[in-house]
Formats: sequence, C-alpha cells, structure tokens
Amino acid sequence: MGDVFTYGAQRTLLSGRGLAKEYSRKDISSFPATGTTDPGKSSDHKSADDYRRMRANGFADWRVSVEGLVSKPGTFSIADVKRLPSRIQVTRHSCEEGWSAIAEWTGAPLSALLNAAGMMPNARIVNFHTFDGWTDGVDLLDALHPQTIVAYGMNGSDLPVGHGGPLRLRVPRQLGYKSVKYITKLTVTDDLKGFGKGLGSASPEDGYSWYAGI
Ligand SMILES: Nc1nc2c(c(=O)[nH]1)N[C@H]1C(S)=C(S)[C@@H](COP(=O)(O)O)O[C@H]1N2
Ligand SMILES: [Mo]
Repeated sequence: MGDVFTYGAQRTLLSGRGLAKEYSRKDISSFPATGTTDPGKSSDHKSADDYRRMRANGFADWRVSVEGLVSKPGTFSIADVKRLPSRIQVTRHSCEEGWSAIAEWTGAPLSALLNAAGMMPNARIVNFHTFDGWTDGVDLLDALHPQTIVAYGMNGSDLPVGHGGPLRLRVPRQLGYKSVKYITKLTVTDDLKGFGKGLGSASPEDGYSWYAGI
C-alpha cells in the first residue's frame, strides 16, 4: 500500500521529465562495488563459467534480448548497443543503504534501444533480467527519461565487472538498487503481473519498493 501511495504521489506531484543533477568530472568520487561484484565467481558453476568465458572474449558474445510488446523482438550485442546514439552523464548514485557516489557514465538512452526494437503503443513497463538472477523494472516515464541509459562505460573506460559489466542500467532518478547490473534481457509489458513476486533481491517482500523515486 505504501508503495502504491508513494508512486502515485510522486507521479502526481512531480514532473516525470525533471532531470537529476549532473555534475562535472572533478566531482567524480570513489565508488564502491556492491551486491554482486563478479558473476564469474557465482556458486552456480555453469553460469560462472559462462560469464568468465564471455569476459575473456571481451564480452563479444554477450547478448541482450528484447521481448514482449515490441514489433521487432531480437537480440543486441554490446557492439549493437554502442552503435545507438550515446549519452555521457556525471550523476550521483544513491544506495538505499545510505551511501552515495558520483561517476561518469556512458551508454545508450534506453529510449533508443526500445525504439530500435519497435516498442508498441500499449507498452507500460520495461522489465530487466540480469545474469545474476535479478528482475526489476521501470514505468515508461523513467524508461523514456533522457537520463535513463543502458551504460557500457564508466569514468571513460569500459564498465568494470564489479559495476555491472558489460551492461547495466543507470536510472539516476531512483535509488541504487533499480540500476540493475549485468543486463541480459528486457521484457516490455503492459502490467506487472508475473513480476510482482520474487523480484530477485529487490523484492517488495524484502522491503524494497518497486518504485524508488528520489
Ligand atoms: N544485477 C545486479 N544489479 C544490482 C545489484 C546486484 O547485486 N545485482 N545491486 C544493486 C544495488 S543495491 C546497488 S547500490 C548498485 C550497486 O552498484 P555498484 O556495484 O556499481 O556500486 O547496483 C544495484 N544493481
Ligand atoms: Mo544499493
């Protein structure tokens, strides 16, 4: 109930188009890697092997599939994502645990990826699935927000493994756990059915609200 109220109040009272503050490069701070920091060390040996193999190959075999309410479902390599328009932004990451840090992120606006897949007009939610088993999503206001990017670069280098390499979401208008790392699949839907339970670690049952606007 609190989640629904917070989401409704934020979306009613605040502009969905407002921008998170952007900083200059001199504001870049040290940045801890938290949560999953190396899927190559997962206790699931098959997926750990798969990740290490892809990493050794510069993630040339990494694929992100886009499914659901899109006219052109398909898969994208990191090279495909890099061919989309790009955006560089220095933004703050605010973790729900109380720390925050600033980095420069390079990526493709999520809107560009959704356009490339032909998102349909009845789409309402974009869900992300990750290599380490998380599922989480954003509504279309955040999905199409100009600062919501699928990032492959951090502080001028390739996105480090600890920070979600080769591809993570950056959604600076929500708390840290919404910026999912190690993206493997996007599912575009028109409701949250089937995604309301067991949302990876960021589940409402564990006290994580679905909407974490800041
Ligand atoms: N796939 C995945 N995404 C994730 C996490 C994770 O453990 N796995 N942790 C989340 C949390 S709680 C935070 S604060 C940030 C941490 O990002 P960082 O490791 O780059 O600091 O990633 C978020 N995205
Ligand atoms: Mo977090």
